[in-house]
Amino acid sequence: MKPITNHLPTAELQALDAAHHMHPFTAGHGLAAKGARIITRAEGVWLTDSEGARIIDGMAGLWCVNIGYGRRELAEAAARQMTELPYYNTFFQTSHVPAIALAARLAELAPGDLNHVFFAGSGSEANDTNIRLVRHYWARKGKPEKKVIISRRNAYHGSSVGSGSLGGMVAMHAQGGMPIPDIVHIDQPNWFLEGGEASPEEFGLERARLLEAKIAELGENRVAAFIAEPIQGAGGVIVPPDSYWPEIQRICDAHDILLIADEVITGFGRTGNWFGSQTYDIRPHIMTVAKGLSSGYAPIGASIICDEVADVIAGDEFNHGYTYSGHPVCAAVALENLRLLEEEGVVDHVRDVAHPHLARRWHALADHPLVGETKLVGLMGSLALTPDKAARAAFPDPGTAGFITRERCFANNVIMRHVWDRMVISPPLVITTDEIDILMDRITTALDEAHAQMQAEGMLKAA
Ligand code: PXG
Repeated sequence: MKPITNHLPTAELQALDAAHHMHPFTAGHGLAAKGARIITRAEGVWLTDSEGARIIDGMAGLWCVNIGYGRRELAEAAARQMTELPYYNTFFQTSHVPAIALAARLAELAPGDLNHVFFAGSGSEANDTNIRLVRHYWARKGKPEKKVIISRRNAYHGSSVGSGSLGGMVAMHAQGGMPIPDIVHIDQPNWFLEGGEASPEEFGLERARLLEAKIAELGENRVAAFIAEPIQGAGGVIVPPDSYWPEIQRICDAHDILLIADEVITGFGRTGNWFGSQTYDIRPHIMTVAKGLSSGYAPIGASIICDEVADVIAGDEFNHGYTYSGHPVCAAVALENLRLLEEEGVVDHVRDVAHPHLARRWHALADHPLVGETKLVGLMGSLALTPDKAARAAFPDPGTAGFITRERCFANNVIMRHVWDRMVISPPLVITTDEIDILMDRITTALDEAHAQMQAEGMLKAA
C-alpha cells in the first residue's frame, strides 16, 4: 500500500476516509457522499485544511485546545517522557513521577479539599469512575441502598455506557440500551426555551428545586449524588440563571448528597477562573476533568476527589482502574500544559482581556434579526437562533436553522458548532483581540448569510 500523507489529493483522502474510517456522532453514508474536510495542520487558533484554506477555530477542537495549537513545549515534554519512561502502570504498588507530580499539581489548583486524583484516559472514563466511586463510598458507609445518581436532561457526561447514562441526551439513550439502572434525570435550567413567563431568577430556583423534589420522591436514603456541568457545554452552552447554583448547593448540603461538578469543558480557564466551580462558588465533592487538562494534546482525564470521600474509599481495595490511568506521557504533557497556562497568565488573559473584548462583540449580536439570546461566560458562549425574537420562539423543525448557520460558518472559514438551534463557541484561550475581531467578523457574515437563506426559504416570521 502506498503511504497516505498530507500530500495526497483531497479527493483521494476523502475516499479512503469514507471507505475505512467510522466517524463519531456521524451518519457515515451522508458524510461519504459529501466528503470530510481534511485538516492537515494547526497553529495558535488557526487550522489549515488539505486545500490550503486557513480556518479560525472557534471551538478549540472539541472544547479542549485551551493553550492553542502548535506548542513545541508540549511535543518536547512528550518526547522526553517517551524516551525516559513511555509507560508504566500504577496498579501494583508502583508509581512514577509524572503521575505523582500531576496529582500533586491538580490538588494544588483545585479548590477546597479536592486533594486526591484518580486518573482516566478521558472524561467518559472519569465519569464512569465517579459512578462506581460514589456508590462504593456510600456502601462503605453502611448505606448500599444510597446509589441513585441524579443528573439532568440535555447534560453531556460522555459516551461510554455509564457516562452516556449519566448524560441526558435522548438521542443517545435511544441507541444501545441506555440509561443503566439507578440514574435519573431532572430538567435543565434553559430559560430561553423553557422559562415561559418566569423571570430567569425565578426559573433558576424552580429548576434547582426539581432536585429537592426528586430527592423527596426517591427518598434521601437512596440518592448517592447529583452530577452537573457548571455550564452545560455540549447541551448548547446553557448558562444557568444566577439563582441556580446557590440553591443546588443548599439542597445537596441539606440532604447529604454528594455533588459532582463535571468540569471537563469548564475546567482550566474556560470560564475565566481555573474552574467553573470557582466562577459559580460551587463546592463539589468530586470534580471530573479532561480536555483542557492537556489542551487535547494527549488523552487524559481524572476525578479529583475531596478528603473525606477519598479517605473512605482508601479503606479497602477499590476494584477499578484503566491500563492508561496516569499514563506517564499524557501526565507529562498535562503538567507542561498547566505550566504554560500558569506562566503565560492565560487564565488572567481570558478574564481581563479576551472575555471583555469578545463580550462587546458577542452581545452586540443580540440586535441581529436571527438571534434571540446571547450568553458568554469567560470564553464559552452561545447564541439562541429564533424565527421570532419577541416571542422567544423555537423553530418548528429543531436543528435545521442551526445546521444552515453552521454550514455558512464553514463556508466562511470559521468553526462554530450548532446544538439544535443554538450556536456555540469555545475558542482557544490564547486568542488575541485581533483574532477575536476576525472570528466575530466571520461569524457575523455567516449569520447574515444564514438569515438571508432562511428568509428566502420562509423559515422566519414575516417582519
Ligand atoms: N463531560 C463533559 C462535560 C463533556 O463535555 C465529557 C464529559 C466526555 O469526555 P470525553 O473525553 O470522554 O469525550 C465531555 C465531552 C460536542 C462534544 O460535540 C462534546 C464532548 C465530546 C464530544 C463532542 O460538543 N464533550
